[in-house]
Amino acid sequence: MKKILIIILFMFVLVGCKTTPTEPIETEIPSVPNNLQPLSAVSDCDVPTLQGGWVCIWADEFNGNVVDETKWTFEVGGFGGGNQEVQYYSRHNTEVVDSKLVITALRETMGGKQYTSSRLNTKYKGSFKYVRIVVSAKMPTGRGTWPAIWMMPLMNAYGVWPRSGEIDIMEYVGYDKDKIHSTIHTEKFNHNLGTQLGYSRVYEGVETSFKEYEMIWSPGSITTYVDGNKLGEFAYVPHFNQDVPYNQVFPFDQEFFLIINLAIGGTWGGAQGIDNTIFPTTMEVDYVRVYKQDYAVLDKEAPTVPTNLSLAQLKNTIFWNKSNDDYGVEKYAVYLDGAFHKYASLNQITFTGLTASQIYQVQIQAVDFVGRTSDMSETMLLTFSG
Ligand SMILES: [Ca+2]
Ligand SMILES: [Ca+2]
Repeated sequence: MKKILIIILFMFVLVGCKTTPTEPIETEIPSVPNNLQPLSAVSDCDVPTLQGGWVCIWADEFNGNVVDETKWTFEVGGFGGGNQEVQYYSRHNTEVVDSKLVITALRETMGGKQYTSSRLNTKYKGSFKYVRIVVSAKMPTGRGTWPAIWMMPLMNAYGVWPRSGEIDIMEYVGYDKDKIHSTIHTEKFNHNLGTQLGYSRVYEGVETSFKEYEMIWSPGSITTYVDGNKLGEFAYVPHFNQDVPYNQVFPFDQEFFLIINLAIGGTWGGAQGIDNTIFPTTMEVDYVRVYKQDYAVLDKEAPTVPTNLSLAQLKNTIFWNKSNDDYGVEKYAVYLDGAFHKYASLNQITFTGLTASQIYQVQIQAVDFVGRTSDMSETMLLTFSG
């Protein structure tokens, strides 16, 4: 490959010598459509890149003496987290010590609650989409604790919980020692219906050693890991969810922010009571690093054409086989009668507001993260039912 490049360059130089300066040769094709620029890592991330072209875009190594409130907001109060948790969340339960965020749950009375702890989030300070997040943490000890590293949507694009989704990268309940849980909640799959999608596995020593809790999130896919071992894998498959629009199954095409908290008691953490001898108990976080793939540098190929356009059970809805791409399809452009209609984040679309009984010619085109597009799909005829 290099040899060919050198030969081409050499030929270009020769040709260039023969050309007069007033006739420049227009041969340059932009290598990256839309002139997407390479990413630069933030300066305060101790591991600025990961193998595979991941660049650190947000991080907290907890190197100062206090919580960096340009990155984190304390959620203060005794609201119970929507799970009848029994702690009062306060600032004084969190400190930064030895390059770690330390949340200490205490047995003390505050705001009508018998326990105090902390919950911090990055809302409006760090919100992310299609990223890889790596958090090194050590779990607290004891029956009644319920720490979590999780994400909620910045904007409720599809409505209030659970419609706009929740991503629990990791949760831990102290009475079930060493078992780490990874769960997503959506309109169709949530714990109110008992249909949440989750994975659990035992990892020895989560209370005594730091482990990396990690998530890789791409369109239609969320995978979680503990110390590099896969824990949870959530993927959108339209064929199995023909009865609902994709946002009821996989609303994860919007910005989400991070939450780190140590709850006490509650519907899950307190399911076997609270052992009052465990306090104080601490959750420690060594670092939080957020990476994005550097598509401008990595991506070289256009996606493959979407195939197998099919009618779904849901009215006015079609789905198709995912396109392949060297670094991922960001979205699909949907065309009606040859004109651009709208984008779909995943490989399904529900049409609304068209003319009843009219027949439309539908075509789909895949678009990758730098804007390269596939060929147009075959045409499918859709009769819109009003
Ligand atoms: Ca640290
Ligand atoms: Ca590509």
